[in-house]
Amino acid sequence: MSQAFIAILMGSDSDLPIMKASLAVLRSLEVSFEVKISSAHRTPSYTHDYVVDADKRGAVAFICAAGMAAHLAGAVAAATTKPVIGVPIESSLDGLDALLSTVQMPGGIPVATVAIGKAGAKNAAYLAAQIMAVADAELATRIIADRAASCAAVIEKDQALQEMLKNGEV
Ligand code: RP5
Repeated sequence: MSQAFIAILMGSDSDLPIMKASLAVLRSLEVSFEVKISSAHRTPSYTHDYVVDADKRGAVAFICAAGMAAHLAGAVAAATTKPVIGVPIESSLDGLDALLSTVQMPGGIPVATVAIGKAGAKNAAYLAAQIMAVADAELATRIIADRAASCAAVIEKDQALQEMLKNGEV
């Protein structure tokens, strides 16, 4: 059987600065991934062919990032029954155009839509990893450890704040 991986698509290379947050999360969790620049509008056949091929090769879930009239996640969801996560990218109208284009899917063709921008890019990767972890106990353990580290980091920041308050530094 081929190795399980997460397939990431973005509509333009201009989405990459935001989507680097997804790559960083997947790398930190040791999750295999592929990344493609492919557009629902500019390269429709290229997008469709990649999704069908990636699906056959073992893609567990798809992350799709696009801005403006963001139809990439919907187009991908139409070509696969694997989970599709949409990341709305802010390039105009504060990203609201992309959010609504991504989230407002017709019944039967779901796209799990995350927040606009960098937080969404991060959460898309966590969500994809969590989907993969349902059938991968070692990955699930790494995700739990990551969550614990995040919790510890916030508590450490709070302790530093309490210390600064006590010393009259803030
Ligand atoms: C979308 O249009 C892309 O995902 C990008 O967010 C936006 C602008 O694309 P470029 O004109 O920068 O290539 O399809």
